[in-house]
Amino acid sequence: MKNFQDEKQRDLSINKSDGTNKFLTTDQGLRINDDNNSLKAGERGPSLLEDFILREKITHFDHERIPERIVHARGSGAHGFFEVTNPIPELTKAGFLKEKGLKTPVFARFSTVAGSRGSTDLARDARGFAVKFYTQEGIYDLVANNIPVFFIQDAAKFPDLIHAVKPEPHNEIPQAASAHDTFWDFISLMPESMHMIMWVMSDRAIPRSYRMMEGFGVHTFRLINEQEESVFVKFHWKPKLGTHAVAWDEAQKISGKNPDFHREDLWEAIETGNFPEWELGVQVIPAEDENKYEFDLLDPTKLVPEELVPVTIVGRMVLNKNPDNFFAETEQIAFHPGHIVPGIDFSNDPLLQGRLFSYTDTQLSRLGSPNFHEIPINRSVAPVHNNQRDGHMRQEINKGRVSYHPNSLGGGCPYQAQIEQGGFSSFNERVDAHKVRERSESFNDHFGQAKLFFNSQTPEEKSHIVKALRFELGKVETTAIRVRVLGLLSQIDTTLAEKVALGLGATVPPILETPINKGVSPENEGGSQEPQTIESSVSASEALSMITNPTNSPTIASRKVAIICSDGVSEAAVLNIKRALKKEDAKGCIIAPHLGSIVTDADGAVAAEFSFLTASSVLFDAVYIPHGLGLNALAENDDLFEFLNDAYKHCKVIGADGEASEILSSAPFASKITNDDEGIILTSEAATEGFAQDFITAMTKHRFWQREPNLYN
Ligand code: HDE
Repeated sequence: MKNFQDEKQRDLSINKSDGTNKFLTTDQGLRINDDNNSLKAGERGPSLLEDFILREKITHFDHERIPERIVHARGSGAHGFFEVTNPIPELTKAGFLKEKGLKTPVFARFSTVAGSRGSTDLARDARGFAVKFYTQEGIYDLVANNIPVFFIQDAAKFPDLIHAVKPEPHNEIPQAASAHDTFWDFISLMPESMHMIMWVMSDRAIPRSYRMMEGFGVHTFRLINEQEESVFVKFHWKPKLGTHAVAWDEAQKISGKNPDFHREDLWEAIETGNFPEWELGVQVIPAEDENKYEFDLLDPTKLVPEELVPVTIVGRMVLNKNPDNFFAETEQIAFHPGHIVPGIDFSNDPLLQGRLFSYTDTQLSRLGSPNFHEIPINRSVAPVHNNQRDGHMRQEINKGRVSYHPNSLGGGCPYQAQIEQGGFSSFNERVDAHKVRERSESFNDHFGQAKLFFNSQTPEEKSHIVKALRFELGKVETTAIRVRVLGLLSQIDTTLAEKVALGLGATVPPILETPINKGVSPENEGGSQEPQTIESSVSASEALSMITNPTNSPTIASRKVAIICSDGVSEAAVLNIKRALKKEDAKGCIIAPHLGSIVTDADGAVAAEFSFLTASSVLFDAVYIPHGLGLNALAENDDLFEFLNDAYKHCKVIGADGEASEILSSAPFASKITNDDEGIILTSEAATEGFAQDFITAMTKHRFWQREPNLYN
């Protein structure tokens, strides 16, 4: 038996249990002799109420679930660190940003917003991007999204937005989808949502991977330096792997083939040492520039174009450890935009101000107690001393008789910290105003930046937005809602509205039927602020397009290539591509008509990791068919053509060598392949290293969207 020498040892034994080499016990530490049979009156008799072991086990099981997050319920997370690369002490006194090379432990959680905990990863949705920094000065949470703006300007509308997007209340349909009447009804009456709508209808809402998403703090925050001077700041995460998406048809198929696609991708990348990495950047706006722009810095439906204020990189985040236990860590982690450290402060953004209330409140109902900060994943590494006491599931055993301040009996402890001692103080902002329920006129432009976003997209990306809107509105049953949305779209771009209308068999209404903001019903449109469109001083911004985005890097690290094999496959060709992919930290996976050993032309064997039954093109980034003797059998396989069809349709790289290239000529899409399609890599010879290199170069371009018919033209 263990004899606990000190508190620390005891603490560890409580919190860490890997369950190996241990006796099975009850929660009270009693060793269990039989875990298979309940206590009964005779072998065939009734169970006895006395069976405290059974009751404890079943009671615990009955209470295993906690309420899922009301939004962002579906998510995945990982541990890692943040490292300062470019300290900014002149702007902030935050210790974790002050010193070059300083590393701070972090836990990041990525999520969808609308779906339930068990819903698919690939829903069309914004993604949460929340990072908890365990700093020496206390917890700092940057609770961000992968989209830099939000649907609404005021926290008061958040419950309405979420009620509208969640499954409809009468039948709880549809799950994890915005393509339904209540969402678009709300949107059609909220022109302020139009900028965010452009983002969620773009491919940003269907990322290839959590590791290939940007993150944005959305709101304007403040930085404060040692001299108590403040600047405004916007936070950005820039992914090392670039910002990439899948196709919408692909997203829907992935949802069926592998709803855990993003979760698995993050997990596997970390397990195989491909540690996801982002740079943290700041856009710094001097206090005197607060009113300089055509938009209001406090309006969360606006971004600050990088052309106006460039992003300065301050550090990097690397995620290098998967959680040990999903529930204990990813599920119980409690983020809060109000968890800040000295040197960071809030702005008066009315959405942010509402969030500052919401996140503590939600933890009380979700985690069940004001002691949620004591759950291991939420614990500060900075010591916690205060007079908060008791409550459900209190872990801390506070000693002594003093639980109040000021006190003399406890020597005055714990005592307040002066600012010089690291005590937090809010920015000394002067506020002198009337109490009003009003929205600032500077928030009235709802279309200027929606236009900026749309104009910054490439033709292919514009086409995807048209398609997404046709899909979403096509699922809306109420014609009047569709028409109202078309009216709003026409204020962003008339061609966009017309192209969407074409798909809906509808007509774009004349401009300006836009009831807004103040509880106006569709029938009674008067009496509200008139929306205006202020042209952005920046007409297009590269950073807003995923294709022209400067974060894109020509890496294929951690990408997966399907290598289609059958008995008689060329061993040299398989090894050639596998070797070349490995050099780039990418992976070739063998797919064959059956699992197990595939005999090669050299009488060797390669192991099939997937069969056509367990794999699908949508789970891979590219496809390669090596030459070989068994190709005739493959050429008759319908599954192969479905595989190739999807790869072609989703604009992926397809390669084949030797006789295998002839298989492509019998594919249904063969006649569509154009000579300038750089994503089709074929050679009639046996593949060489040069072929593998061409294949990899094509993969660095990610997708060949030009293959698709352009719906915007
Ligand atoms: Fe959240 N949000 N939110 N949100 N949010 C929550 O907190 C809320 C908003 C974001 O991985 C909830 O612990 C209100 C913007 C992320 O655990 C809840 C408003 C942004 C996550 C909540 C917003 C976010 C949440 C649900 C408008 C981007 C997941 C569970 C005033 C900057 C964090 C929870 C995680 C989670 C409220 C708007 C990001 C209910 C009231 C804007 C990434 O408190």
